[in-house]
Amino acid sequence: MAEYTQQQLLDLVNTVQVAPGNARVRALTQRIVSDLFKTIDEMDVSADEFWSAVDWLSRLGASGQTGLITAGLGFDRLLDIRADEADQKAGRVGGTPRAIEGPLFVAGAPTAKAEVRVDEGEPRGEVFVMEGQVLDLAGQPVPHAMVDVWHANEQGGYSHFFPGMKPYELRRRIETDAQGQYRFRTALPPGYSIPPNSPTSELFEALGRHGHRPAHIHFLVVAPGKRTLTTQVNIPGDTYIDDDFAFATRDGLVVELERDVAPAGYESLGITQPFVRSRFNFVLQNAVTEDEALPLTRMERVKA
Ligand code: MBD
Ligand code: FE
Repeated sequence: MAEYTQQQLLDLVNTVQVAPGNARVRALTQRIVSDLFKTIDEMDVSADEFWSAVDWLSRLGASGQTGLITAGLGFDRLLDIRADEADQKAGRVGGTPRAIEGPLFVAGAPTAKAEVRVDEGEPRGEVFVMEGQVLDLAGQPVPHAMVDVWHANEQGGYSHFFPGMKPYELRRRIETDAQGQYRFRTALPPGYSIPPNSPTSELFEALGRHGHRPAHIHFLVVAPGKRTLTTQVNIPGDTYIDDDFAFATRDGLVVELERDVAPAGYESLGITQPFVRSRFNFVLQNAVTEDEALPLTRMERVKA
């Protein structure tokens, strides 16, 4: 038989096989293809609409912006909500809330002990120091934790993705000292906006949505025996703080800023004038399984 109804075609697509394949991939593909067949039928999708969507997907992939779309359509936050729900069920509560990694993490940033200038000695913007400790749930310091920090420059650009920036600019890994302390100097970052004239902005324009994120700084905190924490903090006062296109703002992750802090004690960071400071502790849960503490795949991954 080579004449099919929609349902017969779907059944065939979903069941044809010559080898076992991967059961999970088969099940997920079947579900997604079924949902799309249904969408096309119920929404009466035309061939032109279908092929322009396919063209958009091709351009999206070629542009390396798939991770912007997942964030902007809420999938990244969805995964966090689901992880929080699973933790709640398992009684794994407490510690600094997780927040989405986003698509702009790059593994392998230069390391420093206890403190570093993330801005590489080229201040552009308000001088900002963020400092604190990595602690466990009992409030004990976690020495030798690795605090991976990354954020945007004054134009909202991230190194490795934004033209003209140096490799690993505004990206560092700071190892906490014996008291679990870290601190870094940088320039207060502005918000982020999706690239104009891109596949991502095309979709957001068609949706009537903006593509702005409030000012934020990303962290990936790893320590022996501790559950890896991916999070970000928001800088208060941003127009988009409660209107993040990636839906990532969370209670407990908006830092407080202290302005006009005296420079004494911050000479090693090259500070001689009053500056802006924020104190923030990262509180880690204990790891239950080894892979929670040693996320080598995460650390080695480069996302585009
Ligand atoms: C970002 O800087 C970001 O953090 C996310 C989640 C998406 C796009 C840009
Ligand atoms: Fe970001």
